[in-house]
Amino acid sequence: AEKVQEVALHKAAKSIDDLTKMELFERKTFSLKEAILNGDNSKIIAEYKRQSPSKGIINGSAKVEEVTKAYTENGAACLSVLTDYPFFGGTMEDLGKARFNQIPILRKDFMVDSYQVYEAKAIGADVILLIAACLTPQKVKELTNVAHDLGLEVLLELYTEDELDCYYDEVDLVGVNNRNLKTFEVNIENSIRLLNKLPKEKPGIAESGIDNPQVVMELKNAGFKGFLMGEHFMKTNNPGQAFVN
Ligand code: IGP
Repeated sequence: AEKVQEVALHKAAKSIDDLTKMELFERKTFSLKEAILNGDNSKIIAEYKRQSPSKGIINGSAKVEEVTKAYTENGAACLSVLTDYPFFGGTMEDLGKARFNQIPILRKDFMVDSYQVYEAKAIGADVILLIAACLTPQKVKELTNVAHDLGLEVLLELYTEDELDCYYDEVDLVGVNNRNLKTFEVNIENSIRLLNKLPKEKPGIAESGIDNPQVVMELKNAGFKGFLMGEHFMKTNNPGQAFVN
């Protein structure tokens, strides 16, 4: 049995070379930056998320194909699909199942190694998320450069002022998380303050805890160009429909 398991593991773990031979690897990617700056869309990055550490199960039944199709038809600028399993119950298959949509897809995961960037390309993503809280400035540069070599864009997520040393001018967009990852509290003022410390030209995305048009307006007036929303849609029976409401 041990031997069988060893073989199975070996089969699952592809080499970077194997990833580059996968069907989706050679493909023209969609640009999130373009969709946010010039696209005729809602400027909302709509997320497919089954569960989260702060809320537990959010939606245990909505299918990724149906939800992402409806998000797209209803004017999402981009799709965000969780591929982290331990905390969010997401899988790489989920992202693959969303790929038929002809808009950018963000791979939502904890990226720490360039292997995962190749993997993102191979499973159908257009954009990767780099979370400053998980990375050194050197890693941010390294992973951004790999992403760009592969034609992927980078959304760098910041939460605190300390993390500004992870800012790298080559990233395509900056996300500011409204949610404190330790206390799970949502604070819009914190996000606005941080956005003001970043270069004005860099498109800013407000992330998390957005649940009404008033908050979107407030963030937009403060200079945010895009809005990443998940739970507000996913907690309903029909997330794709919730998107238009
Ligand atoms: C979406 P919300 O509150 O609308 O579901 O938030 C998104 O911002 C959130 O899922 C998120 C996230 C992350 C998840 C932001 N940064 C990093 C995992 C990892």
